[in-house]
Amino acid sequence: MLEDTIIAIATPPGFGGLGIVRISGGNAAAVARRVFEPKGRTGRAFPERKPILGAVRDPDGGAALDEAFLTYFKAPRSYTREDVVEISVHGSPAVLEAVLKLGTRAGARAARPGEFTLRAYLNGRLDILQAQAVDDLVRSVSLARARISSRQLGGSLSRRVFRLRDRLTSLLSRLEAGLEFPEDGVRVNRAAIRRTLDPLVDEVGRLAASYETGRALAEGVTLAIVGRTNVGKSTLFNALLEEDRAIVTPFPGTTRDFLRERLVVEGVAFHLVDLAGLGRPAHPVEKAGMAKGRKIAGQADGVLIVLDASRRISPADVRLIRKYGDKKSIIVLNKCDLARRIDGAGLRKTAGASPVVEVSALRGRNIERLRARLKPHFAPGADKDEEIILHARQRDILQDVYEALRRAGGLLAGGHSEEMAAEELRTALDRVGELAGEVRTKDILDEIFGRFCVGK
Ligand SMILES: Nc1nc2c(ncn2[C@@H]2O[C@H](COP(=O)(O)OP(=O)(O)O)[C@@H](O)[C@H]2O)c(=O)[nH]1
Ligand SMILES: [Mg+2]
Repeated sequence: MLEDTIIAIATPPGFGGLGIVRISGGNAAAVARRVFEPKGRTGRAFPERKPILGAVRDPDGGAALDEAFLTYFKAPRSYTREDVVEISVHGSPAVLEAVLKLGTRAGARAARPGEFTLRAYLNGRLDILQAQAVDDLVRSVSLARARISSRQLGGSLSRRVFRLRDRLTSLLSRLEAGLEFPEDGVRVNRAAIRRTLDPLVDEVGRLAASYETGRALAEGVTLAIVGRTNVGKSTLFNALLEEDRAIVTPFPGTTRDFLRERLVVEGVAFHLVDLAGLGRPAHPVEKAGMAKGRKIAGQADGVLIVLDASRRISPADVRLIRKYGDKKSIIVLNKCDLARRIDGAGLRKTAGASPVVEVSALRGRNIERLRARLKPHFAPGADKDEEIILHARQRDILQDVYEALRRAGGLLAGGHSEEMAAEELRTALDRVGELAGEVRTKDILDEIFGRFCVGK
């Protein structure tokens, strides 16, 4: 599979200023020489890593197809660690297709999706986590996600995973030494093992949990605005979006259905949903709207619970806070421009871990501060340089590792046999090996490389 030379159009389909065809393999330079005619330097070898001007031409005769630049990357200093040639022409699909056709006629084979990166991986240029990051980077639609992928391409996640594997391996050997040579008086120091194990458990748990943020960065965070009627939900919705999207009136029950709009805060997308008030409906239409609203709020990633600061807190407010208490939430105390009647201390007690932000949606007061809380609260880690997992597959493996390590810790703490704890560590190590790409199965390769775009 690695013997032949492959070729693909590396730029996206369609018209563009430039288009690039990439060739990789032992015959890359020979294939390139058949389709590319350097200007005024026929017969000489291509210089390394330096674009040269020329033309793309059918070797069997005919006029030049296009002016072109060619760059040659000699093995192993290339993306795939093989000889690579990139031919850059004007971005016409017709020209690019013609170059591709000439290249295949000259002996190259059309590459399959992901095949360049697969070669980079098989030749040891990238590990599996970095290869995955290439695909992520190419697909990232937000700068926040691109930054994470770029770091992972640089090996940040790989280093974490390899370090985890090394620490688990040494832990396991300490445990096994005591099991194999008990007659030599080697005793397992359970307390010492647990001192190493416990922080590992926490670290793996945190890494697995970071997937929530990874997913939020990919899909956006759905935030439902809940609260009784007339507390100012629609006004807040408009204020956060900086436009008059929702209708605001002094009459309760104005919003009868729901509105959904996108708000991007520092590279993270939030889908803001303005709901009908969750109070006592006065109208059948309102009732239907509320039922729908409850469903949406129930499925949202987080909620903004809006309260009216100019009124005393009602049992309905308390019920609302309790109801969404298990979700990530921020309590928004609205109408702070009016005389205050809400009991702050009582509220804080009810609010529990949810932060309370005081605003006036009508006057636009403190809206900026509320907006600044959204990212750290609902997508934690995205604003810091923390490692963030972007794939469910990686999260699932880390979750398994986490559980195995926790069981190992529990067995050691509970006075069970060390052999049982060692078995759990072995399970964890196997899974870590899978994550690091040391276990190479066709399924994993298909999953990772099969969804690539051609040319990557
Ligand atoms: N004084 C004051 N009035 C507000 C504020 N926010 C909303 N309102 C008013 O409260 C009423 C209900 O607002 P609305 O956004 O429709 O509430 P919703 O039913 O929760 O969506 C309207 O008359 C708004 O102008 C605020 O911060 N201060
Ligand atoms: Mg409303």
